[in-house]
Amino acid sequence: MNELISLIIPTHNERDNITPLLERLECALSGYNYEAIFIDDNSADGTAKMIASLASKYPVKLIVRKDKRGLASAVVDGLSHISGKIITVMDADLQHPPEIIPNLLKEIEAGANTVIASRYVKGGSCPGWRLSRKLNSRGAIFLAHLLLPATRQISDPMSGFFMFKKGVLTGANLEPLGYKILLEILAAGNFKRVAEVPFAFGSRNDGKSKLNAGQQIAYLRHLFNLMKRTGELTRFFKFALVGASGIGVNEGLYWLLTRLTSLVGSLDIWAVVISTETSVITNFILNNYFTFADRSQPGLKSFLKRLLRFNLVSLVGISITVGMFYILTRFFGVQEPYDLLALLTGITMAMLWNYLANNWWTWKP
Ligand SMILES: Nc1nc2c(ncn2[C@@H]2O[C@H](COP(=O)(O)OP(=O)(O)O)[C@@H](O)[C@H]2O)c(=O)[nH]1
Ligand SMILES: [Mg+2]
Repeated sequence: MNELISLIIPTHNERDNITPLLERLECALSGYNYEAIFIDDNSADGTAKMIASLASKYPVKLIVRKDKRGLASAVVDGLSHISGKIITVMDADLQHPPEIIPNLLKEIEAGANTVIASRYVKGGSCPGWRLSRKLNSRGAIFLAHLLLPATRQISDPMSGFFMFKKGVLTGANLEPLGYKILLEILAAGNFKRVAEVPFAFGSRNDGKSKLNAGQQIAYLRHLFNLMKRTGELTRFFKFALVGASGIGVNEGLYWLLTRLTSLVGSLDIWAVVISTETSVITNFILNNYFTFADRSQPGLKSFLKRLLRFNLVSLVGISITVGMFYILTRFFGVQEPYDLLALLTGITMAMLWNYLANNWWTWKP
């Protein structure tokens, strides 16, 4: 392949990593046509000077930003300096081994338009990570899968090492928030086929990681922002609206059955059962054709399968409401008039459960 490959490499205080990085790139990409675009956020350790001094030896472009604006924004800025149609984003600290770039390219040649170097597909790893860092990373990925279902098929949507074709960003409005630029590209870009290639996340020999607690809060804000922009937040409100309509159906039918017919008589518990199940069914139909219309599947079989799943999820939801009410009133001594609040707590938790479980399972993307 002789397409130009544009590497975007953000740097902040990575002076001693630059020479080995460029040497390894040169070796790994011999026979390929590439440019290494460094976006340096005014490093104090002379990173930019080091890069500039190597520009006669390697195909290097250097952009220095005087005001540090963060990792994601460095990548977005880098995009306006590329000359190639194949873009690779990677770290400068050698934790992303340049030697696997040809493997990423193979996937592009095979038809993928986004390829992720992944720590979490078979063959990938994070050697030397403490349990807390592993849990942290897995937790962040789980949240992304849960709240942004479009990322569910991807085992490592947080990787900072990935390749994509320029077309993926056509029309995409990237907001350079936080640290996780891949997540942004996956949510806003128009990728069609994503491939993942395993790699072992290297250990850092020089310099320090810039990942801190502030970044983790920023990550949650970024997720929320992406939920807004991808319509997942609207989906949540639609689900809540349907839930509210279900309360109307439930109460209304109960009223009709107990007041206007002689069918149930004193067996009002049956009126509750019938009206509750009816509201579960109307909720299901509304969610199927409104909240989750974009995930519709034709055929009676899938309709019934989803209806069954929705019923099971609702059953657990009811148990959560009752269980929470029981715990708060019996074990924590919550009394009138706060029993109403105890009930509301249960309802809110059940509603969150219902939303997440149905989004994850019943209307699996
Ligand atoms: N331009 C720029 N680069 C950054 C910034 N923060 C981190 N980097 C670079 O982004 C890459 C990944 O950062 P690192 O701190 O190693 O993150 P970690 O691997 O997740 O611990 C490295 O090449 C850093 O030099 C920043 O604010 N601006
Ligand atoms: Mg690093």
